[in-house]
Amino acid sequence: MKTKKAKSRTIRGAAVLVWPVAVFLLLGAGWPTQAVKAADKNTTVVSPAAAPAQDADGDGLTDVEETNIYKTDPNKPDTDGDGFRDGDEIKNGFSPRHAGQVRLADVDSDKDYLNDAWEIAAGTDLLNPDTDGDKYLDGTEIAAGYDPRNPQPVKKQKRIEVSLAKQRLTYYFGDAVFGSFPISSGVRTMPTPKGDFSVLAKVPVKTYGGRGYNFYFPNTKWNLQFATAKQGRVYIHGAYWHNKFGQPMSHGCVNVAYANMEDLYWWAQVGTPVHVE
Ligand SMILES: [Ca+2]
Ligand SMILES: [Ca+2]
Ligand SMILES: [Ca+2]
Ligand SMILES: [Ca+2]
Repeated sequence: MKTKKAKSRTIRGAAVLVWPVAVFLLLGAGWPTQAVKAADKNTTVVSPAAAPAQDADGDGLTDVEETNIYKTDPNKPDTDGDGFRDGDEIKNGFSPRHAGQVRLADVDSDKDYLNDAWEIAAGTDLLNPDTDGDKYLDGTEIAAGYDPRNPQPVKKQKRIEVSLAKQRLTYYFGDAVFGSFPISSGVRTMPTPKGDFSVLAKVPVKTYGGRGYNFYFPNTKWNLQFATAKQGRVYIHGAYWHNKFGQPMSHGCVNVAYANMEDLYWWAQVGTPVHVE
């Protein structure tokens, strides 16, 4: 009697053990199916292949772009409610997530030292300060020249290109354009040197001209020396004394509007290649 009771208890104990295992196995078998279903559902909603240009709210941005890139509401044409459609704000360089005329380049939504305009250009996550999860902030990685989308310490090339014919400067991080704007290079008698150079020095504030020159521009901000020519050191620098960007004006340097030069100055590193043609 005693033995039988003990035996039955053992069997019941086994059954108690077996049931959760069976349930676990049943559920376990169910999980992948559910996961696959969820993934399928997501794919249907966000895949560009499935819905190439679906723009539910008709604001000029596809649902995919709103969800994945701009972090705007795909069902609300004016996410920040400032009277301007999301698509128009993006087209004109304004943030669709901040009411008013707030430039993308002037906001850093996730506080990772990378502005929203550069996040979009670099393909990093606007709302995740560490896109690749390697413990380094997106902005810190780009400042040091590392790929913020690769957790391995892989560098991406920065480069500055100046077109004298177009009177334009464009700068890149890998293939991404981080800025492009009109400049003023040297006039015909004092041309900007052509060729392949690199940033030799970063000088925050500098005076141009003065004694012995017929011009004097003190306290000039944001100067990147990239060459040494007959007439002296040659810089890409801010210029506050004229607004004729797009035509040659300088004594050999590359003049840039203050509004454009500050970002370029802080982004550039000593050694960043400069190509002038
Ligand atoms: Ca839309
Ligand atoms: Ca808006
Ligand atoms: Ca940011
Ligand atoms: Ca990172």
